Amino acid sequence: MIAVLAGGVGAARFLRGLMLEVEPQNITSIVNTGDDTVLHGLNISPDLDTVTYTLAGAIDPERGWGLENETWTAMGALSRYATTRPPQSRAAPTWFNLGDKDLATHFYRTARLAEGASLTQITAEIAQAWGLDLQLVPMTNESVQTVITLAENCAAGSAGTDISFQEYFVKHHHSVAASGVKFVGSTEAKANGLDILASADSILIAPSNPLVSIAPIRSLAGVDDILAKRRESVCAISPIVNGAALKGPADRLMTELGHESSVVGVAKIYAPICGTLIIDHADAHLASSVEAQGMSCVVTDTIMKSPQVSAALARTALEATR
Ligand code: FO1
Repeated sequence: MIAVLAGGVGAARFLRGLMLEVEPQNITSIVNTGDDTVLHGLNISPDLDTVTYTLAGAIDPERGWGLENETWTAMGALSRYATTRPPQSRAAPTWFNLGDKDLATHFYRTARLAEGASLTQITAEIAQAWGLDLQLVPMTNESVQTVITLAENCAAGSAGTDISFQEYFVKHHHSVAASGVKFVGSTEAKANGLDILASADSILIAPSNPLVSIAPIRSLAGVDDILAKRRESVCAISPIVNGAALKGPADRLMTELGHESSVVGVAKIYAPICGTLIIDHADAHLASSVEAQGMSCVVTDTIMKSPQVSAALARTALEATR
C-alpha cells in the first residue's frame, strides 16, 4: 500500500501520475480538509473535490478546480440578492464560485452528512460515483478549520484578525499579509488513516503547500509521531521551485511566517518526519544544503506538465523510499 498526504491541485496532478505506476487499489490518499467551508448551507470540501475531479478526468484544466464545461447559472441568479441583503447578512455570497454541476457534489455531501454518514463514508461514495478505484480519506471526520491571522490592517480586516482559509485564498486572492496560521479544532479531532500510515510500504508527501495543506494533516494527534518513526519510508516533493510556488501562496506564506522560501526552507519543515526531499533541476545547486538538514535529496523534473512527467516523478519518489 502506498499512502499519499495530499492538498489540492499539486497533489491531484501527482496522484494522476502515481496511478499510472501503481494499481489504484493499492493507493490511499489522506486529504486535507482544513480548507473545508460551509456556504449557502452546503458542506464544501475543495481539496477532496479537486483530487476527485482531477483523477476522474473531469477537472477544468485552466482553473485547476471545479468541473470542465461548467455553467454558472445558479451563481448568476444569486447576485440578484446582493442588493436586498441587509448589510450585516452573509447570505448569498458570490465571491466563492460554485458551478451548476459542481453544486450536485455539495448537495450530495450535505444531505449525507445530515443523514448521519461520516465524511469518510461520503468521500468513498463520491469517489465511487466518479469511477475512482483508489481510496480517498479525509484527514478527519471532525471539523478542523485552517485560519489565517492578518499581519496588518487591510481590506480583509484589522491586524490580528483571524479569517477563514477560503476568505484568505479566494475572497482576498491570497494577497493579504499573514502573521500566523492556526488549525482550529485539531487538538480535539481524531485523525483518519493512522493505521494506513503505520503499515504503508511508502508514504509520499505530495507537492502541496507545507504550511496550509500538509500542516493541517500533521497537526492531528499521532500523524507526526508515526511519520517520524517511519522517516526513511517517507518522501516529499518540494512545491517550491526556484524560490517560488507554481500555484498558490506557498512562497509568500513561507516568507511571511519566518521560513526561507526555497527547497531548503521546505527541507527544514519536513526534516523531522521525512527521509528524502525531491527537488527540481532548477534547484540542483541547493541539494547539498537540503542534505545538510539530514535528508537525502533527489534532483529530477518536478513540474508536472503532463501525466507522463507526473508518473516519472511518482516513480522517483517510490524508488527513494525503497
Ligand atoms: N478557487 C478560487 O480561486 N476561486 C473560486 O471561486 C473557487 C471556488 C471553488 C469551488 C469549489 C471547489 O471545490 C474549489 C474552489 N476553488 C476556488 C479552489 C479552492 O478553494 C482552493 O484551490 C483550495 O482551497 C486550495 O487548495
